[in-house]
Amino acid sequence: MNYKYNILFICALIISVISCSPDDDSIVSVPEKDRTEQQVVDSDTLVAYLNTHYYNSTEVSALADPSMADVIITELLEGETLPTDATLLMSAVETKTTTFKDVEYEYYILRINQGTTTEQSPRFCDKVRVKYAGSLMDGVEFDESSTPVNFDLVSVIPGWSRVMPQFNVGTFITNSDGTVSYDGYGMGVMFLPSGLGYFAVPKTGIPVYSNLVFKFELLQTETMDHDFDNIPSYMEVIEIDYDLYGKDTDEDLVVDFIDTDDDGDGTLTKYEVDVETYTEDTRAALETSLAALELDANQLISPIKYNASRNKFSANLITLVDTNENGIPNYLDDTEQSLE
Ligand SMILES: [Ca+2]
Ligand SMILES: [Ca+2]
Ligand SMILES: [Ca+2]
Ligand SMILES: [Ca+2]
Repeated sequence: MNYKYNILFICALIISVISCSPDDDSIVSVPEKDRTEQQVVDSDTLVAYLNTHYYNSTEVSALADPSMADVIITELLEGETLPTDATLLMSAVETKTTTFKDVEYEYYILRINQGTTTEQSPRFCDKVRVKYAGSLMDGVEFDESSTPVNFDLVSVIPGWSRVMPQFNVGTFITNSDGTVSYDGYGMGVMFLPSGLGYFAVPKTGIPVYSNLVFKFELLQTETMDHDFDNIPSYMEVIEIDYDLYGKDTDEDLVVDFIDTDDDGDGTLTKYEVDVETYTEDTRAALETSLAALELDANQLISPIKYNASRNKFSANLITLVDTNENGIPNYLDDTEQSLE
């Protein structure tokens, strides 16, 4: 009985599918914006933001150990005078430049605490343990973690891998009740152009081409060895250029930091370096033993690992052996053979 309507419905459906198709195609084929042009737009937006927002500087500087939640950013409305206990962000931030995908970017850091453990900063290819809160230019928060969370800096936005190495970690404290806390950690706020954020990739709560503001506390860091070949990743990348893909010793298109046989001689890198393992019952005891080692220029110590089943702490002393003394360690010298 609804035959006529069904036909009409099917016709309407066919027409709508046909008429929709060009639109769908056009959505798929929208080209990504030009990075250089977008950087100009983002830079203007960021500068305008920093000139119209302030933070509670007097209150924060009066605190012995401020946390990121203590830093409050407020918009300065038109005609409003800057409160006497506040500082305009533009007067407080550091302006930084970096190159990413051949585009020169400016980003900004509000440095509240440098972090007290001066000899320990993450490298751009390391793991960090942080608390953070991310928001958009309108102040809307899209993500946060007020409990510590780990990130590998190679898999987060480029802004993070540039900012985190400019801070130090704090001190890790195990309390008598077994809980842990952190003291004197690096803490600040970063203001990033979209090109150092997600750029054209839409994320939940983050429109494409959004500038990002992150408050953060840098609690801990750990040196990464992504391919477990006993060579830390920072030695297998071009650190100064934040370039993960700049080294491929054997030119097999697998870059060094994820290549387990870096010189392509058929012997795994981990067998071409000398490894001596140090083990102790406590972290403190191990740190004492490691500190007593006098390292040669071709030696390094791996991060301390905890083995839960054995309840032991251990670390490796790694020696980059150069058997034929040609200045190239065995693992990068395809004329050398395994130590075994
Ligand atoms: Ca490695
Ligand atoms: Ca390779
Ligand atoms: Ca490697
Ligand atoms: Ca090899």
